Amino acid sequence: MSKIKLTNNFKGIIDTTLRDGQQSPLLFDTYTYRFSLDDKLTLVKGLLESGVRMFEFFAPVVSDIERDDFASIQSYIRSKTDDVMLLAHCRCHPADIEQALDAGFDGINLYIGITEHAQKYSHGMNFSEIKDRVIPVIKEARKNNPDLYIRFSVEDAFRTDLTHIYELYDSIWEYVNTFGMPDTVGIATPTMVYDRVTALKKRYPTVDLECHFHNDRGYSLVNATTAVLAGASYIDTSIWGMAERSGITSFTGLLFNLFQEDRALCSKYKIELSYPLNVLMASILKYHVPYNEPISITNRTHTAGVHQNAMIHNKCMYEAVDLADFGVTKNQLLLGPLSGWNLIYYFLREFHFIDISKEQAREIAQEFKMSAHTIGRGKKPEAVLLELVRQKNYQKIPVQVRDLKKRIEHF
Ligand code: HCA
Repeated sequence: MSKIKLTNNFKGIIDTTLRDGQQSPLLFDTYTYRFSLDDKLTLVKGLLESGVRMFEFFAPVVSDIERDDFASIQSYIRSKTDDVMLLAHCRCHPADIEQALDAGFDGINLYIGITEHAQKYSHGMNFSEIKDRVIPVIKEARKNNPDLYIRFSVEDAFRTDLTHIYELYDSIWEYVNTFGMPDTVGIATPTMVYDRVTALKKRYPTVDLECHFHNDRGYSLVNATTAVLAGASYIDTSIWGMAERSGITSFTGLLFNLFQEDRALCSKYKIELSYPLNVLMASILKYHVPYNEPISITNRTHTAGVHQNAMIHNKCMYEAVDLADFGVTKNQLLLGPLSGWNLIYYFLREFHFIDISKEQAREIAQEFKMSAHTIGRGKKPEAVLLELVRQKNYQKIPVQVRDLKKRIEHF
């Protein structure tokens, strides 16, 4: 990644937790189905505190609940700051746009698919009919609302022929603020992203580019980072990357990666709130922060004996980056079937004050490994180990309570 020369047009992250995030199957898995107004306000508060200033919502036409919730969220946000952009995700229908404007949105995120799939299986319009729909709608919206933020996207932009994208974008670039490049089906690779972002920036230098990457191939994070380095102005993210199917780019995952490239890219954001924000979502969904989120405690948890041994001596061996900047201030070494004598020695001495020698720890580790099959839901590894230790009559290390208070825990 770092070999790409940074073209810095980056203006910020557009949060779509309350739009694409609510399209996530995770809401069904957790029997949540949709966020309550309280949940939404809690999440928005966390995002605002983290520095997010651009939010995408469903267009009011989607449902009365979404329309009414937006009204409450909008008054909350505007009571806190004027420096925000509230964007409605709208079809290219004049009525949808009108309702969005009536609801008080600052901008409209328009989209339509122009691939053959979209023509045959979605809206049913051919390319010429699509142009007849889109071009007047955008020109009219601009004419009537000179200050309105208008973004237009061809859906599925990475399976759409570039010449078709140009044909449509050429006729509207003067009327929009931003062109979207959504990877609707998560098919793009970083090379494709770099090439397309560079090509579009060259053709439309005065128009901002917004990218939205689905994670079907697991590339949403690397694609988003690449897009920023290649010159995109905006990236769509959500908390945990929640969105349709396997989701989009995670907000905190992107901050973490941009920070590795050039920390100035994150200067508007309070990166130390990243982990608390992920935990906030966990508390709403009553679900763990996903184990594969970069900003998670799981990412600072070590289980294999070889790893744990090195970690006791120095974290740098198995942790390339300190996540403390992102709010993960702890590490975990999990005692378990893969642990070796080093952790057992450390654990028994430091946590149970058992005066065990290294040789004895090696012996106990052997016995512990032989009992590993008894570890399970009903019996924790610590219980298995302590049961073995109890049979040995080891001496206790005399520890004064006042000394314990002075102890600095590293793990
Ligand atoms: C979706 C639509 C979208 C829209 C992106 C955009 C996509 O699948 O719900 O408006 O730019 O991925 O194409 O999220």
